[in-house]
Amino acid sequence: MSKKTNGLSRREFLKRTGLVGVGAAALSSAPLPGRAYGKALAERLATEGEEAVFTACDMCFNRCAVIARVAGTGRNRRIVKLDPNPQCAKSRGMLCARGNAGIEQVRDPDRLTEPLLRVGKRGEGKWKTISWEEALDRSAHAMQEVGAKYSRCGMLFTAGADTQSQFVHRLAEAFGSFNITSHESLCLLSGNRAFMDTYGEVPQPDLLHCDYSIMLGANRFESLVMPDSSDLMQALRRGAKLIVLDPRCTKTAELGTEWHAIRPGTDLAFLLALCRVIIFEKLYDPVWVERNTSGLDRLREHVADCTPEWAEAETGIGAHHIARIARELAAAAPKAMVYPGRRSSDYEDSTQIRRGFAVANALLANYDRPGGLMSTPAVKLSGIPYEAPWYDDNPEDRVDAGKVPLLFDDEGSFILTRDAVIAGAPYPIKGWFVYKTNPMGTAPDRERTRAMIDKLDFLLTVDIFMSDTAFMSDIVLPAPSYLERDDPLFVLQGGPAGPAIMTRNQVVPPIGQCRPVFSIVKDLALRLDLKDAFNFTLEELREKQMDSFPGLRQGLQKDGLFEPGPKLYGLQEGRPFKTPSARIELYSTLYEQKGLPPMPAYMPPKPLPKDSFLLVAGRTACITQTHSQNNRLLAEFVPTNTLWLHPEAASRLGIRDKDLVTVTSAAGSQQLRAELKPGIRPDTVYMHSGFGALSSGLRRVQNNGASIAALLESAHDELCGNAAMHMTHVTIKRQEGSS
Ligand SMILES: Nc1nc2c(c(=O)[nH]1)N[C@H]1C(S)=C(S)[C@@H](COP(=O)(O)OP(=O)(O)OC[C@H]3O[C@@H](n4cnc5c(=O)[nH]c(N)nc54)[C@H](O)[C@@H]3O)O[C@H]1N2
Ligand SMILES: Nc1nc2c(c(=O)[nH]1)N[C@H]1C(S)=C(S)[C@@H](COP(=O)(O)OP(=O)(O)OC[C@H]3O[C@@H](n4cnc5c(=O)[nH]c(N)nc54)[C@H](O)[C@@H]3O)O[C@H]1N2
Ligand code: SF4
Ligand SMILES: [Mo]
Repeated sequence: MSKKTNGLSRREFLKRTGLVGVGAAALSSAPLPGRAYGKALAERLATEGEEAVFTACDMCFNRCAVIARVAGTGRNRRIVKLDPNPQCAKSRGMLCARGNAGIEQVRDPDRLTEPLLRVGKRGEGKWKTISWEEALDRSAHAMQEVGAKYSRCGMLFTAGADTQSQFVHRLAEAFGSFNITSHESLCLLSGNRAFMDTYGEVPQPDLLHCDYSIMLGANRFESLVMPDSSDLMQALRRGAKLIVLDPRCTKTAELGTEWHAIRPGTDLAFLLALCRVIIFEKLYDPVWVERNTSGLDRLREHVADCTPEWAEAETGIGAHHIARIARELAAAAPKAMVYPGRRSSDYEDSTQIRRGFAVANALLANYDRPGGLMSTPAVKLSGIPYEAPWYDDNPEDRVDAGKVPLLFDDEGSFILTRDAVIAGAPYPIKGWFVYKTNPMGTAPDRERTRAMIDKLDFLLTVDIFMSDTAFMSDIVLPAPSYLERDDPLFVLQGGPAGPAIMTRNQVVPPIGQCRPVFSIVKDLALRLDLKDAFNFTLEELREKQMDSFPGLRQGLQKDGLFEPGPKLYGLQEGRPFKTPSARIELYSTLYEQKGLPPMPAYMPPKPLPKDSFLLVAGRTACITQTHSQNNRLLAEFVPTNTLWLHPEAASRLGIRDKDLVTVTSAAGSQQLRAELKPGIRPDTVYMHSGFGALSSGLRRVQNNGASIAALLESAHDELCGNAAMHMTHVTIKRQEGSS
């Protein structure tokens, strides 16, 4: 490969050593641990014959900044090691275990290397290698057929978290389909909905400067979100308090100040009691709340009966603890927060639960201030505009429109779209383009996703591995991993570190015949007579983006990132909030207009039948969803999954540690080994995601452990259609002769 202009030669890097010091000094007001690491890294990089290339990790959505050390030339170029980029304030100069193990993405023997055509039945795993010409011709033809037979909206497009996903969306728009979904409606949309409707935006937490935080249903020391994970650790070191409410004793709970094993599904009861103490004991800043919020009187009425004693009966957390935590939280305000969390896809009333998070924060007067919830600074990159054609013969709207009152038009709901595909109504969807996401493994109720796929005439998946979704596809196209491709520039919001603009530069050439999705959609557009949508090269787009800010191009070349440095606090001062009342809406006028409960109303969780358990999902630091379990290095740490079960519950069922058990829900049945854990509630069970795969192309994961996706039942948030993943009850049985 030729030397990259945006890469960094060893000489340039050494020259820059001094600059690292300057950067650290300039930022001395904010203690950013990563920056001091620069010198040591530079010294290590001085090894003869190595080149350094700036890129960004893609082992999860955080996109931490990476410096790849590369040896050799041409096809023999190989990665020696991946190191964190010490200049990156968002990732704090950190690269986690998965980031380090990213090196395996390039050399995993299970990687897809050639376009494949299904020759057996769906899911049989019989494939024929075909040329790119044939793969693209067949795909374009299938899309055209679907469009002609069922309307252009008969094609569904689903793209995961990626900077190239924008090109899949562009193809969908050019093709004329409204039906675009992403991983987001399996992730955080109900939280986004709640904050959009309460604050008019989705704020970012400033944990670095926060003195007291309550974390409900979030696991920041295992489910890594940067910079929050690193900032929380820093804050704890300087004496900040962290209260964790989780039915499991996670690593975050272990490292926090207190852990309370909350009864699942009762977070809102806790939050309403918290608000009651703060309001009735007048622990809030009346001037700030008067100036910035609306509906305090209604909130006072709403929480009047929500005493800590009432909440104790719901949550299982002592009333004295609830009252004390409320007082301590209020005393630390405004450098205090109820951590807004990320994944909110837990219950059917998740939007209302998350409204509870939003409202409680408003009483702490922490918005737009250090140690609180930060307004998100706007940083925009130039793009290449495109006016999508309008097709008169299309249906009126998305296939999931009108099913819930507060659907995000641009994201929709995967669960409701899947229902519509299975029902064939309001109109048929018969084609599906999937890029870099694995709904067979990450959408609850795997059998239902399979039933959806059974309805299709055509399924195309672009992936780096034979994921379970690829395994069910008609055509599978091999993509380069993040280390083998250039990506467009992107903006990372770094909380108290401020935003940064970064990019991915190709580190090594792609293996096999892998092609980036940009090239795939461009070639399809050409065949579909839509070439105007992609009348540019990726390099031209990147060039255009580089001109968005003075100094951006130089920053990327010199440091691998550019910080536009806008103001971080006080952004909202003197400006109306983007809500109907122009204030933070404790009482939602929008919900009132729509006939929805304007106050977050508590819905007790559905009662647990005798001898059943609630199944909850979560994460561990060495696994990303379904995408890292085949990784050789990470599999050494987490080779399989187990069922976390409380010893009391286990002894009632006659189950011992490591016994093989069958777990059954209304969605399906799976087998795995039990792991007795005192740190989980006796009414709750847990397993890691991403095991028990169907695909024979994932040799470390197929038939290894259990698939949680096969057990979770299909349910959705009633307001915005986000998947509700903690609604599943299971029974557990020991397998005879299992030990
Ligand atoms: N290592 C790693 N890091 C990741 C990811 C990854 O796959 N691996 N994924 C990233 C992504 S996409 C996301 S969205 C974030 C998600 O990060 P988080 O938002 O932290 O979500 P989870 O890891 O699912 O943790 C949810 C926790 O809620 C607990 N819980 C379950 N039910 C309840 C309840 O009713 N009440 C309360 N209070 N707690 C409950 C579960 O036991 C679990 O520990 O992580 C990101 N970071
Ligand atoms: N049971 C359960 N289900 C969940 C969750 C949970 O905690 N438990 N979490 C939910 C959340 S928060 C989220 S965000 C979603 C995420 O859901 P998904 O978006 O489905 O996430 P992944 O499992 O990471 O799937 C990513 C896919 O992209 C592929 N891939 C990786 N890198 C590349 C690349 O460079 N190019 C291409 N083309 N493909 C690539 C991987 O092989 C994998 O098949 O899952 C949700 N579903
Ligand atoms: S948190 Fe880890 S896996 Fe995710 S982008 Fe950062 S280094 Fe990569
Ligand atoms: Mo997520």
